[in-house]
Amino acid sequence: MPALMRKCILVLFVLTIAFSTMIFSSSQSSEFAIYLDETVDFTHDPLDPVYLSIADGNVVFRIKVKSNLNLESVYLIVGNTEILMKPQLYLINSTIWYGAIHYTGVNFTYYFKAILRNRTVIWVYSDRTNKEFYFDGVDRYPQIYWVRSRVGYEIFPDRFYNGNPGNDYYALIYDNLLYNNVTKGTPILSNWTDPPYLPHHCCNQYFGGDIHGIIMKLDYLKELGVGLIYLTPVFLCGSTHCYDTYDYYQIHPRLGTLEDLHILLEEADKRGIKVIFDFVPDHVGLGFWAFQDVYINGPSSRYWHWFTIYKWPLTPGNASHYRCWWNIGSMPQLNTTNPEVKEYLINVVLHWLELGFSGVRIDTPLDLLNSLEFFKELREAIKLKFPKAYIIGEIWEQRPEWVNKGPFDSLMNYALGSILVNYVNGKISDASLRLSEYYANYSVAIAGMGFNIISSHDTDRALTMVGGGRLFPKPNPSKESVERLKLLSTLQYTQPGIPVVFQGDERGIPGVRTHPWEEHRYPIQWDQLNEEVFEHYKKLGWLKNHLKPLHSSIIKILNASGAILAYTRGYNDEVMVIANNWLEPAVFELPQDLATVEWLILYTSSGREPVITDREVVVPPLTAIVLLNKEYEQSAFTEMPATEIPTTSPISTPISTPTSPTETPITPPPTSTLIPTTFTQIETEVADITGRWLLLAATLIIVVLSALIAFTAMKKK
Ligand SMILES: [Ca+2]
Repeated sequence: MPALMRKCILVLFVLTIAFSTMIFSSSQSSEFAIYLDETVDFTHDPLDPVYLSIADGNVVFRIKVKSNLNLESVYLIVGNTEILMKPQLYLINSTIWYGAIHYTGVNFTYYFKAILRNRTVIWVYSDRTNKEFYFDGVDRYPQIYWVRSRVGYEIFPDRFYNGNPGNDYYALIYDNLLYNNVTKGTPILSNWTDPPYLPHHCCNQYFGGDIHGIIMKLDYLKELGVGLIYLTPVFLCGSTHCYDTYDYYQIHPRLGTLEDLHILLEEADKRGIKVIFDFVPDHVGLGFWAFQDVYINGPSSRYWHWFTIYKWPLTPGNASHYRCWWNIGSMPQLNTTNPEVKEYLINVVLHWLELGFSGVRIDTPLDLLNSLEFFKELREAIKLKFPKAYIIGEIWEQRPEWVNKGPFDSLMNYALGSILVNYVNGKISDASLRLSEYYANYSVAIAGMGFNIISSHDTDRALTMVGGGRLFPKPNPSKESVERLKLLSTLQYTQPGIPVVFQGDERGIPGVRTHPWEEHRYPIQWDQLNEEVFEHYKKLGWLKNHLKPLHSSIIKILNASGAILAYTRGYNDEVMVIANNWLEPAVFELPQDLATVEWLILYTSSGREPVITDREVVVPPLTAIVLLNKEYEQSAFTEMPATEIPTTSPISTPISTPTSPTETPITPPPTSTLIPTTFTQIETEVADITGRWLLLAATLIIVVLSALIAFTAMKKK
């Protein structure tokens, strides 16, 4: 062998050794940093409540990751602590992961570590300058804890219960038909069992229900587990629905007196029930004193600028003479850009909160002339004096910009309800995706305060939505529609937030909303009851009140499609809900981490038992099942029933004490979710070593090839 060649081989050998040493000494080969201002693969923003919010006394972090990255795990890193995050929501091209730590009010920095399936480690930082993300420790949009464990119930007083027939006749004295010079007619006072009279049934046929009637039914509501009454308007007005206020400071005498209201609030409080009132800031009724002043005095009225008057003298009821709500002449719109009007309305809300209401539902907020500005001011005024007051805006669509950073604590979540209804009716096969998209829009804190209403005085009744038919001439809901109602309500009661039931839905009453028939508003006939439906709602009420994971703000949607909708509740997946909307059994394959769990059956909406193995759950037709991880058997309930864990009938035994939902934050995630650093270090090393062996092999191949080339060249020489 020539000397030159020997030298060449020696050099190559030395180079190989040096390079291999370099590879093995390098710690950067399968790890790299990524900065969120330079990538679209990861999304996180400490200032956006969708990604960081304080819920249940925890700081809840979320990070959105593109699915094509093929992640194996994500860790949130705060100081020396690594917290394993969980996939919460599966979107079309990305997954949202969440992790939580106990909220202490202290500021800190943090970053993320993502591990890909090919073992690459990505350190996820804010930007190159600051590297770590910063949380200043301030809870800007505090969650109202009392909301989360309750069941809500909407009461439309005229049609609920007549506790005092002596005040019925006041309805006729104030009715708007008497003030309206365009729409003529005479209001009607009916007996409770009279049929609807057209066209007055909607708005001018009175049945005499009142506040005293609600007081008499408080124990009934308690039996249902109700902890919040949403009371539609009770102030002086000109219709059965009362969304045409005459006097914001006076209780309508047909509904009772101020004293009655005091008693209602006191008696409700004794039973652990809170009450919120309905507030209509956009428009008033024709009998509103300021509008009457303008009608009489014209431009010289001191209230002229409280309205937008197009023509004077004006004709009450003529929508072309003044600005109205949706061009309806009986509802003159207030000029809420006038500071005097604004101040007046804000004081109205403060007045009633002062009196003992726990919150306010706001009618048609989007219709106000200066909507966002008005409600920001209203929120500030409310929260300054009543930080725990619950503010709900009547917005039907998904409009996260109205809640994540205020001004409302919740919308009326019909948008969530319609996903559930469509799923239950089998109209969609991607309910998991739609629910994921829904929850991805809202901060975890807002989800936990959700006012989750499906049916109301403005919609068909819940039973009718799922095929239960009409109330008149005779209700005859099919067995299948009842099963679907039970499936629907089980899903409604197991979402984060507060399920809100429209009066009578718990009794299995159908009713279509068709104007002016409006049979869904027909008075509750208390001698008629679907016991199966009623017992079901009572059980759901018990579970919602007592099962702590249902009080958390966390829902984790599981990957499923077709007949199955499945999710877990609680920071440790303590509760799992699986639903099947088919008419035959359907199989849900359990995700790996949930397959090893021993599940207790807490409730099945149809009464048909599922079959659970360590791999899958066979869900009976038209059924939602509520399961509890056995590990939490003792700790998951606020109060144990006197018998065993309620596998069959959670409320078969009387509950001794009233449900007083806790005001204190629920338990933060236990330390078991904190992953020891050594574990992840080992994982990283394994990843690194595998990568380096591959590199070494590649190097050796290059060396051998180089040697062959050199040898051939020498030979030619
Ligand atoms: Ca009455």
